[in-house]
Amino acid sequence: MSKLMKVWFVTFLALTLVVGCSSGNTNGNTGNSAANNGTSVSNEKPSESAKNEEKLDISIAVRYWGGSPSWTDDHPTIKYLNDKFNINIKLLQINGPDYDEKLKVMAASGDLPDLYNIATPSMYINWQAEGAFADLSTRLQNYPNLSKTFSEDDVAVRVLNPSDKLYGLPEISWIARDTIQIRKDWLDNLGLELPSADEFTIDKFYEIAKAFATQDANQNGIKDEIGFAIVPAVMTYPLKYAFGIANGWTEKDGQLIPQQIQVDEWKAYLTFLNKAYQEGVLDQDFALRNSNDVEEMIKGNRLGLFLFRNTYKQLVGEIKKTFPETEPEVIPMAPPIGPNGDRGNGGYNIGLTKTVINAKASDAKIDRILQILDWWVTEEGTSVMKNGIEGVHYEKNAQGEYVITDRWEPDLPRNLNSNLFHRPGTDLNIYLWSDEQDVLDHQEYEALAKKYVVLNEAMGLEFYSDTYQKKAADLDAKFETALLKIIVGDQPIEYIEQASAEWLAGGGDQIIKEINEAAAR
Ligand SMILES: [Ca+2]
Repeated sequence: MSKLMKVWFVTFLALTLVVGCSSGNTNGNTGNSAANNGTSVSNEKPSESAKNEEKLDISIAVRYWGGSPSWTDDHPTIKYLNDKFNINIKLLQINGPDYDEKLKVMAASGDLPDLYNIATPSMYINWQAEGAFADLSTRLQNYPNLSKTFSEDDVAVRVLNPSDKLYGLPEISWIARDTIQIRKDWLDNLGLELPSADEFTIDKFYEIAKAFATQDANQNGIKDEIGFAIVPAVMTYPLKYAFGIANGWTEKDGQLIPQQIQVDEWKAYLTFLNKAYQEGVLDQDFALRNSNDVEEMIKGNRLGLFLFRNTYKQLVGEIKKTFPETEPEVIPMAPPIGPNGDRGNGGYNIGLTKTVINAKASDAKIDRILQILDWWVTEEGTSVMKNGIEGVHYEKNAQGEYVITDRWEPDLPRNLNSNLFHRPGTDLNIYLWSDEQDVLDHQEYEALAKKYVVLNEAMGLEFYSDTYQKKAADLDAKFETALLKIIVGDQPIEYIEQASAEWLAGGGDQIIKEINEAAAR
């Protein structure tokens, strides 16, 4: 634990936590079984099922969303796990919006569950400093499926952990999800070719957007199309990657630098956007729009070149429903290539939600939980935790196809896989009975989005910067306002120099210092 973290994160809340959490167990990690035989069992091979002789109570907390808890105590999956691992699961189902507060109350009374997750990074950092979580760094190697799945050098595994400890397993789903997508039928209407990935330059992007905006691409006889929109914020819209602008932070000459100091890159991008605005290619009301507005424009058959997520097929269905005379075809594209060959899809900050094991759990209990998770990440385990139990939640019909039973919906067998822990991947809603073509399309889409991912290279470090936490939102809002002024021509391109300088002087210099210190911790 670095000094920086101690200074910043030991809040009165964390102090409350210490009292509750580690009473009678100052180290937090000396389990009963280790104490009994006088040696650490942490590095022993995991018990085989025959060795799980002692029946263990395991408490698990999980969030539910929308109304009421999802599972009853006699849920078939709980029974299955109880039998398989000789355990007695006590499931605490907590209303999603109340989750953090409930956990804090449990922490204060020294009564945290054995297995739960934390989606609030500052809480994860605070609590690890107070010894709330079992350190998995020396244990994971004994669970071959887990250690293979969560490689110790994976950025999502490392994020928010000290370099020599592992206090939780990361939630990893989409690494990049949104891509620029195009209405192929609009291209056809205008006699334009669909560009290949190599041909899709930022100039080609502009040419298409301009044609869409000016040549009645939707063929309704009205000039109602929009070339492109940059929403919700110029600072995050992924066209910037064509101009080499960072996803928050990038590494340059061994230092992490923020996008706000990439003045030359911003000048090139803002010149492009200013021209697009002047020529009516960029949405004239872009600064007033939110994501919903843009989605409505897409569904309203007015926007044919846009940023969208993996559910583009549903989008096609909605456009078709409202405009039955159209034959919408949406193609997800590789991102446009900028003047220096840069291109990218914005990557998410991944691994910030962690599944943790209570440090107060005995070694035997930690072992049993890790056995469960080690099984969970396998094909078999994931199938049980997602599709449910064969013969209860689904079955094979006479044609050999998987079909759900009437218990699948009410039992919600995917509950824990969706809300507590799952192996890395975006297939949370893909089941044994999912349409084969849909599964292939999903995999193809994920691969495309991920291929061009630009990650924030300071991912997670912002939680270690006091100045970032206090000032970044305001500083960024001011910076964003400057970008808007430049795009609409209220200020010249050179105004970005002043905006950058003001960002630095207003606290940015200190943020850069603290982020780089956190990176070196
Ligand atoms: Ca039109």
